[in-house]
Parts: sequence; structure tokens; C-alpha cells
Amino acid sequence: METQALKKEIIDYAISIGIDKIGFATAAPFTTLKARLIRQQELNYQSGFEESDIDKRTNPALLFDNPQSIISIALAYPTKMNKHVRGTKGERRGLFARASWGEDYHLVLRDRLSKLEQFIYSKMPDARCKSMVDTGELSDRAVAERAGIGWSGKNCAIITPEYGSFVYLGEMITNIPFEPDTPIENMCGTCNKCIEACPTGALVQPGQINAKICISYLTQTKDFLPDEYRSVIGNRLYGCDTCQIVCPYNKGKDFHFHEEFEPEPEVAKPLLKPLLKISNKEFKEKYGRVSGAWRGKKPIQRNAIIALGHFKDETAIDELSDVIRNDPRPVIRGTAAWALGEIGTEKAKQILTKAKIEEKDEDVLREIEVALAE
Ligand code: B12
Ligand code: SF4
Ligand code: SF4
Repeated sequence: METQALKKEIIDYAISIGIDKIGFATAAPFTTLKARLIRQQELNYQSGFEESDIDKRTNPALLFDNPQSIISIALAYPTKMNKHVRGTKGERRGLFARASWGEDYHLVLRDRLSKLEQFIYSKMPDARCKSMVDTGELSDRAVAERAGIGWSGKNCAIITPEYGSFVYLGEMITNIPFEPDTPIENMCGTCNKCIEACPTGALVQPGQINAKICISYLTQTKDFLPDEYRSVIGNRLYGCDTCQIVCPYNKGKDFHFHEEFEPEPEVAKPLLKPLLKISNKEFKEKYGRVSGAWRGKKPIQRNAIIALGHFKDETAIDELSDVIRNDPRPVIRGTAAWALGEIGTEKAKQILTKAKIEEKDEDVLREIEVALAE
């Protein structure tokens, strides 16, 4: 089959299986990206979550025998909840970023890409395809930009004119020489809203991030959260949406095309206190299907404790006291000490004073001392 006709059939099929936008790119090496990745590495601006081999990240020929094109796909996700949490007055809640609402997007996009692969094989039996979503070597954003899915915003996100930036990305390398699409014009102009709104200054200049201080990254670490970021993380349990929410191109954008991405409010915006003593089994049952739980329950629990401190939630003192006395993990006990320090009531101080006598771990003791000195 002629590739131009096949391309048209693929586009029609993609739309029919719930792919919101599709674009085609060459599989040439990503030279600008390569220089950028090397620079990011030199500056220690990388998160450590990305593939570390820069050659593999930027040369599709190292991942696939004789690649001819890359197909990029985007699926839009909701920005507002259709269902709301039940009113529980005075009970504080945390928040998962929108990219973690509903079912894990890796599964959903992989499913769409796998259907697309089957379709291509049915039309062209000697076709070869290799798909990836997020965890693959390629930069999903660089591929999407080249394939004309959207432009690369000053907030680093790929912004589509149709759906804004709240879209997930994935791609497929193929041995079929499709006609490439044209990248679209960058529409950021003189706007600077995302850079101004970033709570930690992680957007160091337009389109450049210091991932190490991006709140999204910080919510996913497992160690003590550095002191200076505890107050800015607020009640975020996973991820950060600030630089996208302020973007004018996301204004009024809220797409509910995919049942899988509909958030369960009690999961996406859960009560904080129950998270402190949730068992592994319960955690898996409740959060096992969302992408934001990929690092396990520890970072989420640590962030929930920080959120209680942020709210100065006096009703959480007994739960925090329980954590400080019984939790085996120093990071969790130490963060509870910080939260009690933030709450700062007489009762909180008494608990800290008692814990100071009983605690053996040096890091936790340091946290208790700082909390008592507040
Ligand atoms: C590591 C990672 C992170 C890190 C680092 C983020 C970052 N900005 O680099 C952390 C943990 C902080 C993170 C956070 C988030 N992430 Co993330 N993350 C990734 C991952 C795995 C790799 C990204 C990467 O390699 N970054 C390195 C930078 C240098 O390259 P890049 O951004 O990929 O490519 C761009 C730049 O290189 C730039 N560029 C290249 N050369 C030059 C030169 C100049 C002069 C300039 C200005 C720019 C420039 O152009 C490229 C195209 O935009 C990708 C999945 C993947 N495999 O690609 C998801 C991905 C980027 N993340 C995604 C999402 C949704 C998020 C969050 C919104 C989640 C959240 N709500 O918390 C935040 C957004 C933070 C932000 N403002 O970027 C989506 C983005 C979708 C979109 N519409 O853009 C992706 C694509 C996952 C997916 N498959 O959907 N993430
Ligand atoms: S995700 Fe949050 S912390 Fe990270 S760059 Fe955007 S606004 Fe800044
Ligand atoms: S907020 Fe403004 S500068 Fe930032 S990505 Fe959106 S349009 Fe671009």
C-alpha cells in the first residue's frame, strides 16, 4: 500500500480508537535535544527519572533497525472533576496532579499504540513498529514537537492549539517512510505567566527547567524534603500543575473524552489523616491504578504529613503523635516532628518533648529539635 494512503488510513483509525491527535515525524537524530540534554546534565538540572544514555535518547537508530519515521500521539485529560468529594467539614485533603487522575495513562496510551500497531500490521505485513510512553528512551515532547502535535512552551510543556497542554504523549518508531508533518509555530509570545507563577523558580528561563527543584519532582522523592520546600509544596501529594493552570492556552480547557481518565474524587483528592496509617494492601487497592503512586506509599505519606503541617491541622495531633512513636521509617517520623512544630500548640510541643527523650535516630532528633525551637 502506498504510504500516503496508509497515513490517511492510520489517521482515521487513530481518531476512531480515541487518539485525540496524531502527527508524523522523521526519525532523524535529535541534535538540538542532544545538546540540551548534555547541558542539563552538566548543570545537574535532570531529575534522574529519565533514561541516562543521551545517545539512545536522541538517536532512534540506536533503538530500532533502520527507522524511517516516528508517529506521535496525544490524549487529552480532564482538568476539572465531574464528581466532587463529599463535604467533610474541617477534614483536610491532599491533591494528586491532573496527570494522575483516573487510570494510569501509561496503560491507556500503550493500549492505543498497540491497537495502532495491529492496524498497521494488518495493512502492511512487513511493517515494524516499536512503541513507547514516558518510560521509553525517547523524549516524548521532542517527538511531539517535531510531529506538529504542539509547540514547546516556556513551561516546557507541549501545548496543542486544540486541547492546551493537559495531554499525555506517546510515540511509535516505524520502518515506514511516512511524509512528515510540519512543526507548529510557538505561540508563547511575550507571555511569561508560567515562569512568574512557578513557586520554586524551577523554570530558570523559558523552556529550561531545573528538575531538582520542580515541585513535581520533589513530591516524588523518598528522603526528607529539604526544609525550604516544605512550605511551598502545600497540600500536593503528587505532582504540580501550577505552570499549566496559569497558561492562557489552557483557559477553559477541560476534556472528558476518555472514561479511563475520569478521576475518583476520593482517590484524586483524598483525606489526609487516613493516609498516615494506610496499610500496604489498602494503598495498593486504593491507589494502585493511578500513575502518581508509582513510587509507592512513602512519598505520598510524607507529603500528606507536610500538608497537615501546612494546614496547621490541630485535629491531626493524635495521628502525628502515633506516627512519631510507632512508625519505623525515620523520614516519616522526622516529617511528623516538623508538622507538629508547624502546628505549634502546647499539646504538640509536649509530644515533641517526649519524643526527644525516646528517639534514637539522629536525623529525626534533629527534626524534633528544630521543631521545638520554632
Ligand atoms: C523526567 C520527566 C519529568 C521531570 C523533568 C521535567 C522536564 N521538564 O524535563 C519532572 C519529574 C520534573 C517532570 C514533571 C512533570 N512532568 Co514529566 N516527564 C519526564 C520524562 C520522563 C522525560 C523528560 C525529559 O527528558 N526532560 C529533559 C528535557 C531537557 O527535554 P524534554 O522536555 O523532553 O524536551 C524538550 C526540551 O529538550 C526542549 N529543548 C530542546 N532543546 C532546546 C533548546 C532551547 C533553547 C529551549 C528553550 C528548549 C529546548 O524541547 C523539547 C521538546 O519540548 C517525560 C517522558 C519522556 N520519556 O519524555 C515526562 C513528561 C515530559 N512529563 C509529563 C508531565 C505531564 C509532567 C508534569 C505536568 C506532571 C505533573 N503534573 O506534575 C510535570 C511538568 C513539569 C514541567 N514544567 O515540565 C508529560 C508531558 C506532556 C506534555 N503535554 O508536555 C511527559 C511527556 C510524559 C508523557 N508521556 O505524557 N517530568
Ligand atoms: S510543575 Fe510546578 S514547580 Fe515544576 S516548573 Fe511547573 S510550576 Fe514550577
Ligand atoms: S503561560 Fe504563557 S509563556 Fe508559559 S507556556 Fe503558557 S503561553 Fe507560554
